[in-house]
Amino acid sequence: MRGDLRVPFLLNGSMNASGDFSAQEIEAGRRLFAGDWAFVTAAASLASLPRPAGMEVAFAGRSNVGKSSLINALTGRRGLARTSNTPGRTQELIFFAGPPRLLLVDLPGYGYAAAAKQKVAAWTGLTNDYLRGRAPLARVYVLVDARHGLKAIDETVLDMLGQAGVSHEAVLTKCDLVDAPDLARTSEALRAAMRRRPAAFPDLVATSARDGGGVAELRAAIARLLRERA
Ligand SMILES: Nc1nc2c(ncn2[C@@H]2O[C@H](COP(=O)(O)OP(=O)(O)OP(=O)(O)O)[C@@H](O)[C@H]2O)c(=O)[nH]1
Ligand SMILES: [Mg+2]
Repeated sequence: MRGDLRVPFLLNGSMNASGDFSAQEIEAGRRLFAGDWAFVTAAASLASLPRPAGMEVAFAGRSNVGKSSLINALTGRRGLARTSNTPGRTQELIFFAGPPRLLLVDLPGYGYAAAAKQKVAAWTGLTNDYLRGRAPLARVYVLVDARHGLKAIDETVLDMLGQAGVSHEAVLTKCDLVDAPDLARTSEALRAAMRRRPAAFPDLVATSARDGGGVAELRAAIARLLRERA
C-alpha cells in the first residue's frame, strides 16, 4: 500500500489497526494467499455445492458492493471472480480454492430490485440455506459500501445471520472513494451497529480493492481463522 493511502486508516487508530495483527500474522496472511487460486464451481442449488474440503469464508453484501472485486484483490488475481458494473452479476454461489484447506465463496448480491422476482427468490433461498447449514463455513464477511453505510436490507441479512448463529463480521469496501473524515464517521457508526449484535464479530476491516487498502489485514484475519480452526 502506498504511504499516502494509509492516511485515512492511520487517522483513526481504532481502524484496521494494522496493530490488530502482528507482522507475523500479516506475513502468514500474505503467504496463505500467495499460491494459485482457481475457480471450483458455480452452485445454483444445494445439490451442486462442492463436497466440504476445508474451511469456507463467504462474502455477502448488496449487489455492486464489491464482493467479486475484493476476492480478486485478496487472491491477487484480477479476473478470478467476475466483476461488473451491472448489479446482480453474480447469481450463483461461486467457489474458489487456493491453499489445500481454504475455499472462498462469492455469494449472490442482495437488494437488486430490477432482477426477475422469481430469480431473486431462488438466490435468496439457496443463499439462506447455504448460510444456515454449511458446516465448513467459518465466517461470513458482510461487505458494506463505505459511501453508503448500513442499509435496511443489510440489517435484515445481519438479523438472519445472528439468528442462525453464523459467525459474521462487517467489512467496508470502496474506501478509496470517501475522504478520511467520512470514512472515520462511517466506520464508527458501523462498529457501533455491529457491537449491538451479540453474534457479530466486532472487528472491522476497511478495504479498497482499487488501491489495496486493508487487503493485507483481511488476509491476516482469514489466516487467523484458519489457524484457530486447525
Ligand atoms: N473505486 C472502487 N470501485 C470498486 C471497488 N470494488 C469494486 N468496485 C467497483 O464496483 C463495481 C461492482 O464491483 P463487483 O466486485 O462486481 O461487485 P459485486 O458485489 O461482486 O456485485 P454483484 O456480483 O453484482 O453482487 C465494479 O465496477 C467495480 O470495479 C473499490 O474498492 N473501489
Ligand atoms: Mg459479484
